[in-house]
Amino acid sequence: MNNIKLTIGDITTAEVDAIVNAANEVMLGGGGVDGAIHRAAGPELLAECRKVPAMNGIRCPTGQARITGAGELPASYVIHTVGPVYDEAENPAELLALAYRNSLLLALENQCQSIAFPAISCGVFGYPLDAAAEVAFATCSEQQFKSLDISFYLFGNRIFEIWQPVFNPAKV
Ligand code: AR6
Repeated sequence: MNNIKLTIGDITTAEVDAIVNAANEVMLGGGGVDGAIHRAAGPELLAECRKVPAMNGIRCPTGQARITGAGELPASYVIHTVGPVYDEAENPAELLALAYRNSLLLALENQCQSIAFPAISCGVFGYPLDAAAEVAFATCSEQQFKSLDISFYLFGNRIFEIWQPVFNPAKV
């Protein structure tokens, strides 16, 4: 799939129209990639997140996505999505696919041509790395997203080695 690329690196450096944040439902920052994105973007990102309407403190239910500006990041937008907590969700694959699909749809609605993802749910939320790669690849490969330039910023060699054969089976 030549519109989908895997890179090892820090997503906060991505020069794309939108970067995706693996957030939580409250959407006011956290650890992992969420913390890195907020630190790199500066306080403007948190101020934008606060403006997103909340219901009972929840700004983004699991599987959904929300868009904000990107503060000091090179990207124009941050798309915040929430993946499933692997051990708690009844249908983790469905929820993970929704998190990817809703992020990609929001990118299209906002005229983005390029989008960068981290490996959603693959840190604190405990999704098995090989199973997560299958869901990420299948969802990003849908016909409706062919016009988008999609990159994954994977944090470290280990996850890259697990994801690479799923995304580029011909190169194995
Ligand atoms: N660039 C790219 N990937 C990164 C970076 C980075 N700078 N930093 C970490 N990763 P996680 P989750 C990788 O835990 O599992 C937060 O507290 C990391 O190695 O960030 O969806 C939120 O607020 C892993 O492969 O996200 C939520 O509460 C991947 O990003 C919760 O964690 C995702 O790991 C979300 O958990």
